[in-house]
Amino acid sequence: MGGCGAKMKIVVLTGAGVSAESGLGTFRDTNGLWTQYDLEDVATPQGFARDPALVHDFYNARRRNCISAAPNAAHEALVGLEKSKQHDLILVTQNVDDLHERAGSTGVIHMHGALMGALCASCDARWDAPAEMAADAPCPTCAAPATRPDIVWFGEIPYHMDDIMTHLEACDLFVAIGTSGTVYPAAGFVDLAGQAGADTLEINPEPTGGGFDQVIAGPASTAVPAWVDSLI
Ligand code: BJW
Repeated sequence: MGGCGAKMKIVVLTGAGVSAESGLGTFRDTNGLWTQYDLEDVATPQGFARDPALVHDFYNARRRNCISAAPNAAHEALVGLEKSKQHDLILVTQNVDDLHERAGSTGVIHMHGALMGALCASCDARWDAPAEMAADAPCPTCAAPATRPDIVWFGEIPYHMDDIMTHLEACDLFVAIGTSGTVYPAAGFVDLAGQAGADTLEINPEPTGGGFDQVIAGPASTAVPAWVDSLI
């Protein structure tokens, strides 16, 4: 995994922990979002059907937080890794914030959707999210009053799975940064990459014990830049 070898294909998977030091809450840590909200209410299609206004309030507030947050040194280090072109980097994120893009990463694969996107629950049209989204806002394509956040909720199929699987099968190194490894299918990526022959690395201040070959125990803002420095 050192800096002097051949060009590697690296798949990085990020979770809420990479944005924690930008002030965006994680889900399952102390004071995480799931200690304040019931995930069944705000992150399932059934919860949205029961109370769309509550779900929109939840995501409108998170969108406001995201807009006022800034990328941290971990997001920036991943841009440095991409720009160095010394390795092929595929960046997959479970996060719905846009901090990777605002740091300068390109081609980020958002498997759980995007806070800045709106989706029509009637015709599947997508458009840029307004600052405040409401369920009865008409879809710009079909006019149905069926606006929802473009977010993958529990029980829905994550986006770009075919592409992600292809990248996992072909990578030399899989790195999980700031994710608890509790939500599938992302939680299974380490095993899939390992079975395909990749080395696996976890970066997390509280390592998950998820079967990685190597672990760097530390916060993303210092551990990710140090890891990137070791590669380029
Ligand atoms: C730091 C740090 C710092 C702190 N630096 N690190 C039973 C068994 C197996 C599976 C299932 C099951 N029952 C149901 C399922 C499936 C279900 C699932 O996995 N449920 C589990 C709860 C068991 N999954 C689904 O339903 C998914 N769909 C699916 O499986 O479809 C079937 C299918 C798949 C593939 C192909 C075909 C079909 C959909 C999952 C949707 C997840 N959605 C959410 C919410 C929406 C997005 C949003 O609102 O933001 O996505 S849930 C939430 O969890 C969010 C996150 O993306 C996701 C992962 O959380 P993450 O990022 O790991 O955050 P935390 O808080 O858990 O962890 C933070 C970590 O950061 C910690 O480890 C800290 O230590 C660390 N950290 N500070 C670095 N400074």
